[in-house]
Amino acid sequence: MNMQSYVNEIFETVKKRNPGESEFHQAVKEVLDSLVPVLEKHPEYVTEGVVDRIVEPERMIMFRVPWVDDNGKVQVNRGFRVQFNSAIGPYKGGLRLHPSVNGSIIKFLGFEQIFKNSLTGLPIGGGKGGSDFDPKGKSDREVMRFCQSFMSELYRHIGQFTDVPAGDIGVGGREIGYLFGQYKKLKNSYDAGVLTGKGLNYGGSLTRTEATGYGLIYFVERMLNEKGNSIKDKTVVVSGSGNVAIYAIQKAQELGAKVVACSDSAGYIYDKNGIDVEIVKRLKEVERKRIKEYLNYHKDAEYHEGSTDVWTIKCDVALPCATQNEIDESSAKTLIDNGVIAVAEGANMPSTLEATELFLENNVLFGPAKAANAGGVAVSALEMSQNSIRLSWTFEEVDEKLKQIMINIYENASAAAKEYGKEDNLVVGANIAGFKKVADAMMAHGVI
Ligand code: NDP
Ligand code: 2IT
Repeated sequence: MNMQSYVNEIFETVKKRNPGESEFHQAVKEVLDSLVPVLEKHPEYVTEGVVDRIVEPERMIMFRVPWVDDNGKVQVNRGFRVQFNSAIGPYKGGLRLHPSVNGSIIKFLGFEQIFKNSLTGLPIGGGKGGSDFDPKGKSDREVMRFCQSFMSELYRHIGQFTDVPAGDIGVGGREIGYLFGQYKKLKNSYDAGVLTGKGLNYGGSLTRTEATGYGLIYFVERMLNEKGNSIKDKTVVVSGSGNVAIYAIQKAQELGAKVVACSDSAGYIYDKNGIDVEIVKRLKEVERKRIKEYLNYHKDAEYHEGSTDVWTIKCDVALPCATQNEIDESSAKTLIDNGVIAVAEGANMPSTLEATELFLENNVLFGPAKAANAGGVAVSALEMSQNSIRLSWTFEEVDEKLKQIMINIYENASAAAKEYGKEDNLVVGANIAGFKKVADAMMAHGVI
């Protein structure tokens, strides 16, 4: 059987079953194309329909989320949870609160989560959820009432051994607190391991807040080291200014890089003296303000409208840490023309398929999201471990485990790429390494 036509047929079925869901199609296409050489070597995956099964979620839940705003007006949002694959552990993945959230976005994120979680080496399946609720401009009370309503439905579908949500865009410590409070009340049970990203005083893990950003930089450093290079003294551009961006900036600076820019959805700041990350933290984590306000603290920094123009800044290392498809072909071309040597994805699917192809063709070191941003979910799994043993590890212990996990992910993705004749192509390597573990577990479980 020709395996390329076999995966093409599966892709056609995915498109037919999920019409118009372009983000989901994009994520599936990338993985399917990577799997061709694996299927050639392992026809048993074809016989057992592993790929046909892996592209179909085990379960997808969609629900009404009604809540009352501060003016007494009834608001209705739509909630989602996709429980994509539980072959190697309970479904695990974040919750995203953003007006753009729809079935396609939740499915693409849940699908990628299967392979990312597998790459961490920890026993977690793939899931994702969220809502089209927009937290911007909402009061704490409104966010609380929304979270309570959201959990009033979600609670019956999750559990520490079933499905363990966490944060993503628009969901941080505040939201996890409200969600956990409501879960605990409804279940009358203190199941700390049902959510991760919890506060440190009620079962959270040290280093979880920093994990995705720090992990991204550990991955970049390992990728550069392979070529006898390092992030020290490199000029770095980061997009976004949320959880992932902030701790990527902090760790990159700690390792001696010069980070000159970051952004939000409205525009970007350029600070030739290096981004003052404490100001970004204050603006974003405490005051919930726009990145433009950075100029109030650093008069000689520049602000430019238009978030994706951040990629016009000349840099050695580019770290997209905001959202999907934020680097298109034209931005990729600009980065390449400006001499970028490494791109690593802190966000999920920030590069379009065409942009990714351009980076690979031009020998830019490319760390795909499933590998490069897996540090967040890895430390989430370590939070679950600590909840199970009812002990807390120190910051240094968790950070050391995180570092080792990121190095292992690099080694495994790199080895898989080499084994299948695609040396240095970490996109293919991460997809294959992530897939094989899940596929073998699915084989062991029978057709289910
Ligand atoms: P946050 O909500 O903390 O921050 C998101 C940042 O991205 C903000 O600066 C936001 O700007 C910007 N952004 C969001 N949506 C858009 C958009 N449509 N266009 C332009 N900019 C946008 O989220 P995180 O930092 O947690 O998440 C960032 C990315 O990292 C996401 O892709 C997420 O899936 C991924 N990720 C997160 C992990 C985690 O542990 N949190 C783990 C692994 C990946 P604004 O404030 O203006 O909206
Ligand atoms: O995309 C991701 O990996 C996350 N948002 C983190 C998921 C988690 O369960 O910690």
